[in-house]
Amino acid sequence: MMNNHERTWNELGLDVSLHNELLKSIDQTFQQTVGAQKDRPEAMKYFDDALHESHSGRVTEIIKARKKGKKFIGTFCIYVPEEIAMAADAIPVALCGGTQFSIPYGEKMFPRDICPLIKSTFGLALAKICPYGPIKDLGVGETTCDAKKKAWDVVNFYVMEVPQKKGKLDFDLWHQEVIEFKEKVEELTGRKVESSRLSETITILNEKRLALQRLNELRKNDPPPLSGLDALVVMQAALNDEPIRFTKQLYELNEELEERARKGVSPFTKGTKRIMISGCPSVMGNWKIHSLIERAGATVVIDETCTGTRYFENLVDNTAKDLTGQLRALAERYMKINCACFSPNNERLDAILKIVKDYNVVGVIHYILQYCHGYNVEAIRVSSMLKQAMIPNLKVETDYSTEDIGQLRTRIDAFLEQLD
Ligand code: BJ8
Repeated sequence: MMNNHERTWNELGLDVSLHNELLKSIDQTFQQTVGAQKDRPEAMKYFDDALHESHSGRVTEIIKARKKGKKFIGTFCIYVPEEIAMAADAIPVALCGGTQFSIPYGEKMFPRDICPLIKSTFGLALAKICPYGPIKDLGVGETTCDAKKKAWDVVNFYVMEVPQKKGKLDFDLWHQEVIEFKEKVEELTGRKVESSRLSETITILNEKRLALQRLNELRKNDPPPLSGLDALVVMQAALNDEPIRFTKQLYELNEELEERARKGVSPFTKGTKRIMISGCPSVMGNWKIHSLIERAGATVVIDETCTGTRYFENLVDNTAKDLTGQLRALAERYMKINCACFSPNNERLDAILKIVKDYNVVGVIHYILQYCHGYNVEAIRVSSMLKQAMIPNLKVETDYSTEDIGQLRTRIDAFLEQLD
């Protein structure tokens, strides 16, 4: 006998029993990492639930909204301007996969030697265990890395061209892409993006970013009032949840964290070694590296990733009075995301150094997903800059499997050992 969610998945054409196995596998990983932590803030419950609801309650919510005429857009990179999609009455949700479970299915079509994030994402769709695939009205890809940009052709997605340099010509190209994205979503939803509505959606997402900034400010405390693993859970929920509800819940968490910081309540003791993770994103299902670092006795105090600072650090200037000015402001804000697809990417190096100082970081771990050449090669420059600044750093290249856990643990332990 199927429960309500199983009935929904069945109606969407999913393989319900395989999908149940997927949820079991993700929950198992969650319990072994996030769930195994001590002294978690009470308000984290909402964000834990948001992750657990991402294939059930959140999907039902989107199905209901579609019945009322909204369109659902799947995205795979934080370069896609969500404000525009929302202003045209669409619901954008990031659909990147962070689970090992779906990788063998992804490898049936895609080469084995591409990044696990891509194989996991497409594996979910190929195995019929992603409830978002069947309800998606538009998939939006982008040209950030070779594997992703070629994958979009295979699945026939709309593609935004993210430039590879940061000059004027590149900005003009990106600005034009943003304008064309507006036209694309207008065509999809049949609704015009009005300046007044766009101003509202810019405010909604700026408030979400400000709340995330506040959360991360609190991580500057010694000891921080929450673990890096919990901060990651919040970020993963940010990529899936309805933004107004998410921000409201984050205000509550921030209040609790302020109280904890005042009283010195933390899962860590004062003086715990403060680590920054820098590089590739850790999307839902992937808690591997944070968990390893914190179990080894250090604390992750900041993430210089797209599930970290790159997602929330810049706001959109909402002072423009008309659509032309707003679209330009959006293009300017998004172009400040320092993805490793840019060459040169000096702004990322500057940002890393500033974050290291602001968060009193004693060691940096470059987190490289296997075969992500952009972040892997860029780590050479980042590493030499950190060396000059006398900040010890370690590069780990890994996938979503558990096979290398022992080896990673040994390397991380040795790295932490040498930190002051
Ligand atoms: S802006 S980091 S979210 S592309 S998929 S580049 S890990 S090989 S995710 Fe990203 Fe946008 Fe850039 Fe951020 Fe590497 Fe894998 Fe490519 Fe990846």
